[in-house]
Amino acid sequence: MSTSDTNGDRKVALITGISGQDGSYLSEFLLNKGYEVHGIIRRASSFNTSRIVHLYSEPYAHKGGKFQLHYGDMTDSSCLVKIICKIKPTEIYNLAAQSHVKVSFDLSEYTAEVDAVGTLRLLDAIRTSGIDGSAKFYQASTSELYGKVAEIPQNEKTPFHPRSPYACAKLYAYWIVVNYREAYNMFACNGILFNHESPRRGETFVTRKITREVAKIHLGLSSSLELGNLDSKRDWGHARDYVEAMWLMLQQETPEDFVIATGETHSVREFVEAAFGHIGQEIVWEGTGLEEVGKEKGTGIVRVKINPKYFRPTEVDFLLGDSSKAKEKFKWTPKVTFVELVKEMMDADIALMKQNPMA
Ligand code: NDP
Ligand code: GDR
Repeated sequence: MSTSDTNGDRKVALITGISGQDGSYLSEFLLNKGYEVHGIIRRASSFNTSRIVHLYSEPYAHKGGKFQLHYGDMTDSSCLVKIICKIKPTEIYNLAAQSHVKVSFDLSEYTAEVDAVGTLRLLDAIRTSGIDGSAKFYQASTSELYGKVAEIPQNEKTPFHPRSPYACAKLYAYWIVVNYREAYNMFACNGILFNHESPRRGETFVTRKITREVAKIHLGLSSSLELGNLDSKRDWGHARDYVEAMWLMLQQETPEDFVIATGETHSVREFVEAAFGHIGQEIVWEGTGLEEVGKEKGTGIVRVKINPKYFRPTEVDFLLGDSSKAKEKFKWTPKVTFVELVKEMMDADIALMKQNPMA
């Protein structure tokens, strides 16, 4: 399939989930590459565009030159068809999702509607609008698909064993992308991305929760934080590095699926220690299970407590990705290390809390 024949020099991207962490970095990346960037945002009762507000010139009119927002929702097929027919994107990045694993146990049906059926709706909207022979499609797949891992490290051939309603919904999305690629010859790729973080990470994901709370402790605005499972291990990279990999996947000759990861794994406990290390505190652990606490070395003040409400009915204990295929095919490697990631997030949250202690 040749997309350059049909698209000429047009570079028009449509991003669902543009207001999220990845949507904001991807928008910046594509605008820098000269793309016209369109994004779908949901109607909300208060502003939900804080991560992208710097990108459009008329924030209240939602009108810009190369950056435009459209109201829509992954649960509404007709709006997806209308938007795609109107803008005729050459690349579509499906980042929209109810993306919180723990919340998906409470909102399981909604998570399936958005993350699974929403992906199907978008693929069908592309076909209905007649651009399926020319547009390229990126699906935000996830290392959560591996769940109860069958092998270490995980690569594109590792079997899946999802452990949450979120992961089950994303499993459907993964396979419907593969199916539409095979059935209709669509240029559709799954990026199986391992956890990636940044100062723009949602406040309820564990890394950002830790850096925000440790920043508050540093400034005397709080004394401790509560967490769930400290022993799960994640392969954490920086979101800015990972959005480049999304784009690179769509620049290949043939559509394929790729794992994107750092190849390094750390426990939540190690992340906590690194964050406190950044403010010059050493944490020592005492007790076991729900009685465990993290104390500040020297003073003995309790800084970390365990709260069972943050445990999940089924946990993903260990993730470690192998992205050698991406390295081989398009020379992608992560630039930001774990230590640099923690430092950037800590510095940003300290600055944020200094500016606005209520943030
Ligand atoms: P975020 O949670 O930061 O962003 C999710 C985006 O989806 C937001 O823009 C949100 O809008 C939007 N959204 C949610 N529900 C709907 C809906 N019904 N209709 C339209 N838009 C909706 O996620 P990230 O940026 O971190 O992740 C991007 C994608 O990558 C997600 O699909 C996620 O599941 C996946 N992923 C993320 C990884 C990570 O480590 N960050 C790793 C692997 C995969 P609003 O702002 O209004 O809430
Ligand atoms: P994850 O990210 O579930 O991997 O999904 P999250 O940061 O929520 O959890 C990581 C690990 O930390 C443990 N944990 C806690 N998690 C949260 N959120 N809050 C806590 O207080 C806490 N204490 C311990 C969790 O149990 C878990 O083991 C993210 C999302 O971005 C998904 O959308 C994406 O697909 C995957 O990463 C890859």
